[in-house]
Amino acid sequence: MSDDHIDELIEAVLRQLKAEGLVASSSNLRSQADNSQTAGSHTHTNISADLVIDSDDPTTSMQRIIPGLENAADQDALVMLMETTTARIGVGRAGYRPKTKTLQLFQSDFAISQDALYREVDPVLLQKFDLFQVETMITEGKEQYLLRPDLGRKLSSEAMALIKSRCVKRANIQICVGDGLSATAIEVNIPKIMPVLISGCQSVGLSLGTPFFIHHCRVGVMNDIGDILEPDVVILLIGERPGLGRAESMSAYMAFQPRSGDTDADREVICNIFDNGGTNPLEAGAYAVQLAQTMMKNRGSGVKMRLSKDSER
Ligand code: B12
Repeated sequence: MSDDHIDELIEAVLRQLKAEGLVASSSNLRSQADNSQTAGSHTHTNISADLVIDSDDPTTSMQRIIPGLENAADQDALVMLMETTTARIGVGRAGYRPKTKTLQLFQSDFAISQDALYREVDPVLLQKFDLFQVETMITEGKEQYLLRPDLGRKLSSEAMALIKSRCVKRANIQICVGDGLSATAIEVNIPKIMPVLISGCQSVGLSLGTPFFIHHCRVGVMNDIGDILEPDVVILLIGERPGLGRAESMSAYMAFQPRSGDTDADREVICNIFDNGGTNPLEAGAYAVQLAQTMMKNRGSGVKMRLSKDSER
């Protein structure tokens, strides 16, 4: 159907609605918007000369805590509860259905998650932390990355050669950064966690390998890194699968002397690393150094470390 045809249909429906008094005229809508008590920006979309659709941006922090529930027993308490969680509580409903605002917020948050997944990590950040980039066996972009996790767990042959030529071997700690499922998570957390990890390792006398960035990265790639560089511990900082509207969560997956064939049972994860509500990246960095020391002491990670009698965790 052509755009002109769609516009004609919209005009016809609007004429009918107006004739039946079901839509306010544009001037009424404008004054409603101007008088609105709610915070947040207003979007005015001109569909036709005399109709304005006015809708608040549902993603602002103020909009998120406006209850959709009418007649709550304690409205103030409900607002406070909504402030404490990203869970969609107090949203109310329209008959059996979600309210328009709930649906709009859902769609906007979904877009935030998709952006985090499909965007690339800012190269300026990689430069800032001296992270050279290598590729996994993904050659056809994000779609292939999503469909073929197995290829994201293997380094390309060029990557292996580059890592061999540029990195220090057999360090105590090898830090790697991978985009994983959220570029946002890497951009937000790397500037905070990297300095803590580096200074933390130095302060307890652990030697550091040459850090690098793995594009289209999955957790299992740690095995290839272990095979090539043979460090005691690999720390892989990787973007987690984004939640709805929550894209900044990063994990530190760690393993003692990872090798081909190792599984998640041989690994540890410090998850949900982000400010304001998650594991604070500064604390996560300090904890990762401590965990690396425990792994080295027990000469194992994951289930092996837990089974070890000396385990301090
Ligand atoms: C997706 C997911 C899974 C999927 C992984 C499948 C896949 N191919 O993606 C499934 C459903 C299999 C799974 C299983 C488990 N998971 Co899980 N999982 C997640 C989730 C939602 C996202 C992980 C992610 O984004 N990874 C990053 C991407 C890029 O990695 P990937 O290479 O694509 O996928 C690997 C990792 O996801 C890894 N993985 C997933 N879960 C876990 C848990 C542990 C302990 C380890 C070492 C690795 C690991 O397995 C994948 C294959 O290697 C997180 C939530 C979060 N906030 O991180 C929980 C999370 C990581 N999982 C968790 C747990 C506890 C488990 C289980 C132990 C649950 C159980 N009791 O069986 C199992 C064991 C995992 C294993 N592989 O052996 C916890 C870890 C808590 C902790 N700090 O120890 C988390 C944080 C959820 C939570 N809040 O409780 N998980």
